[in-house]
Amino acid sequence: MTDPWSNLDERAANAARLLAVDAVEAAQSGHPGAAISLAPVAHLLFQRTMRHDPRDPDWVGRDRFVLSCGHASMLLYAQLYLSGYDLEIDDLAAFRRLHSRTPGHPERGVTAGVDASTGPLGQGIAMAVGMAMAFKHQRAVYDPNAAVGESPFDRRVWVIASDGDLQEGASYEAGALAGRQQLDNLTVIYDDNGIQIEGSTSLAWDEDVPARFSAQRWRVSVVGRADSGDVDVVGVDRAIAAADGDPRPHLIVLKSEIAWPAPTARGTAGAHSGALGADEVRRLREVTGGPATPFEVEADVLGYTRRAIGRGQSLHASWNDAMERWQRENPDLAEQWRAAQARELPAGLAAAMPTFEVGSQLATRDASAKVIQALAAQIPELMGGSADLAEANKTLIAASASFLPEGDGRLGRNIHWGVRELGMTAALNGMLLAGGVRAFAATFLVFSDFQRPAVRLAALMNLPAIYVWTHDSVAVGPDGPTHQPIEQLPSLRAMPGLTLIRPADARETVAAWLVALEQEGPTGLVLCRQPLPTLDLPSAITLAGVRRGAYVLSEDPDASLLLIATGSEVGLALAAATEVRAAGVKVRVVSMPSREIFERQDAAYRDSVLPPRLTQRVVIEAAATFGWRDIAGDRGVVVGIDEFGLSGGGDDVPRAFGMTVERVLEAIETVRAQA
Ligand SMILES: Cc1ncc(C[n+]2csc(CCOP(=O)(O)OP(=O)(O)O)c2C)c(N)n1
Ligand SMILES: [Mg+2]
Repeated sequence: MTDPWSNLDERAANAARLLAVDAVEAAQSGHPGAAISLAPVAHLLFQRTMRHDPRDPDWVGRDRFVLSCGHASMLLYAQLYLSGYDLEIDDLAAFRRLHSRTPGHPERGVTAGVDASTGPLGQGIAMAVGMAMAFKHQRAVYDPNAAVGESPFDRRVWVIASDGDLQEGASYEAGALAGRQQLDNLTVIYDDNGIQIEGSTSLAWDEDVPARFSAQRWRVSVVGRADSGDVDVVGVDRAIAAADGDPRPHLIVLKSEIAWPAPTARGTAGAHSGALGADEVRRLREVTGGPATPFEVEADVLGYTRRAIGRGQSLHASWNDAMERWQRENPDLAEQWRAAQARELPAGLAAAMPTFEVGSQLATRDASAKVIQALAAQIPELMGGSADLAEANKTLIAASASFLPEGDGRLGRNIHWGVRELGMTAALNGMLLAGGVRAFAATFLVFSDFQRPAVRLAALMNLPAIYVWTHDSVAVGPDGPTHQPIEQLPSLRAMPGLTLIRPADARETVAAWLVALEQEGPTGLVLCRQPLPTLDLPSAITLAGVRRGAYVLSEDPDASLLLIATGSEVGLALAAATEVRAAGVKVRVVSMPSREIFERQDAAYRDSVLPPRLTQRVVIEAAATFGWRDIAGDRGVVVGIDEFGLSGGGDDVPRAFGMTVERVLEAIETVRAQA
């Protein structure tokens, strides 16, 4: 610590404690416990440790802070107010109210200074790991030769986490990844208070946390409580300083007593959530020596904490100088960095994509592999990887190395996530929050269930994550029902803000990737393992069609029958159309790679693709039929699979479930008979 911990630091930490309890009292809900006991640590980070600029919360050169235990949101909001972010006392007084800037849990985009939406325990740490990875990669790409600590690309990630965070499996996955990746730019302060909602953590947990993180190759520091009973903030500061130069990520196990120094609430599970009550709050005011009026911060204390503004501006100004120098010395890289930050796509990207011959047989995952190579050549900030299925998902960027800490490995754009779907997907969110990268994560579609909590946060934060989900139906065959997705497609479609694209052939796969890169929010590319014929349509028409979610593939004048299919079942629809045409039936075939994108189109377009007068409709998708009635209409038939799959040949299993031309023809007969 440059300056000793002073009486003003003490009073400022106490002011933060009182702001937290006042907000919880005003809301009559919230989580005061950790916000009270950890206030000195948060004060240390915001006032002394972190490089941040309250007047420019989006400064790319800043350190990032993740409150993984998002329930302690007032811990963060109090610091944002005290250090001079765009947050007023009125905002704190409106804690948890509708449309306030102080929602129950931190939400990115709602409150200036909140770097990640947190609350789902375990995910905050995992996002922080992704942020730290992105920073390491960018440092290697853009400024490899600068001395440690001398580059504008040197950014650190700070986390406060709770027992619940470490009990969650996501933190286990992310912790192992961070250790392997030697993320020395990551520091997690773990609030070891021995309390969770149901009581003592020992009811559910007897883990040797330091041993666990040591085994995961972290530096571990244990900081005991100060004699007073308060958290030992000086010990934390020393532990941070002592870690300088250690190549490992750093876990600081901080012993604390929840809600200390609240006279009766401290040390109790009851202090975790809920208002403390007027009496306890009055007594807390007494022991902390704070002002008697709620939400009052003494002028000298506020003046002291608001020095964070000047400190931030000065850090920012010297960073600007360093950045300008770097830009002058590296004009090409500087342009690359600018474009990456702005999320610009190179001009003529579509023209640089691979082409595919009509009729050539290719699985969409294989087409995707070719697209990834072409994209990687055009978009240097594109990186990603699979949860140990890169060979099956076909996600390897052939021209690049593995992202690893050794040698030039930090330049690598292939991330080996390990078999850690949730950790991968949450870390992907962190990479995207860090900015300046385009990133994807891959696994089998059936295992999207393991990723779902982080996909949901990507959708909530509107992050442009790209998921490569291959092996998208029972056609995966012999691996059997555990590996055959059924309900995943409809269940993912139920998630607001997530876009799915399930291309029907290689050309639609090219379009799917281009459209995914154009999305502001997350996109899942749903790809098949089995070969499909490349359809006879000009690529430009395909791209225009995928951009609108659904389009007419083939059509007779005065069609009376409408066949709608997605992905690998478009071929079935076309084959059935050929059959019924021979019998004189006039038919329109629609490819619908993305229901979400289609639903965003105006009514005129939607009606032009699915004319309301065409009520004889058959929808075909090798997945649970849930949700398709909207498109099929009351008189339509949905051909799908509403039971778990079977182990068997890749052709036999779809046949066993009626994913056949014969079954589609039967469905056509049914809808025609009803007309
Ligand atoms: C994934 C997830 N599961 C459950 C919860 C609900 N929840 C919020 S805090 C908490 C545990 C509280 O204990 P701890 O993490 O030790 O926090 P402390 O009370 O010490 O602040 C739980 C179960 C959650 N927020 N996220
Ligand atoms: Mg706890």
